[in-house]
Amino acid sequence: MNPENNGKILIPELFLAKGRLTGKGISYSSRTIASIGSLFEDKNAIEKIPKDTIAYEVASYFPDGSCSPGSLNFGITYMYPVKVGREYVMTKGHFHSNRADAEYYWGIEGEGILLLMDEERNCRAERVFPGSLHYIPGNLAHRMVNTGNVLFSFGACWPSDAGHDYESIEANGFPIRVIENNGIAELKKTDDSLCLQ
Ligand code: M6P
Ligand code: ZN
Repeated sequence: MNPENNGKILIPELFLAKGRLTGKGISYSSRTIASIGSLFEDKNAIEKIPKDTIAYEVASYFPDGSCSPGSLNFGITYMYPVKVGREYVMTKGHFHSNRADAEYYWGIEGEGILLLMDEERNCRAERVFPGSLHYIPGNLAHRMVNTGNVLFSFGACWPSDAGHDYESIEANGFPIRVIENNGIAELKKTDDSLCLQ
């Protein structure tokens, strides 16, 4: 027992009520569709979407604001139901700079697809829904896609010193796009890379 607390039971400073991360020290960030426009196939469709349309927002908790080894970051990402042409909105996606560092994702609200890719561009897709839990090994790039007509939110927990490596996927992206066909999400392979086991 911490003697300074004098035996008092403390109130927590972080909350995750109804899938919303709030409390002391939460950081917020967002990406517009325009800022991730290069990810999408249909360049004409991007021009038709207002420049300030938000693709997704992230509420994060970085303990001590640091990237200290041993610490864990925590985030909830809220993805809006935006489509660029027939392609569903997606996160930018990244490898971890420190390839040894893994991450957990879990579905909270709405529905989506998690794309995972290794350095050889072998790829696989997992369905994400409220209650689904996804272990992402350290060497796999990860991207989420909102395949529903409503807000899709998911949780994430990752080592604070993992780092985001966006550059490694900038040139070629993922070999799978998620496209709407008569209201159903379908995978479209864009090259002959293999299915990741
Ligand atoms: C999750 C975590 C974060 C990440 C965010 C958005 O909350 O993986 O580390 O930043 O999703 O994904 P991205 O950085 O690929 O845009
Ligand atoms: Zn990550």
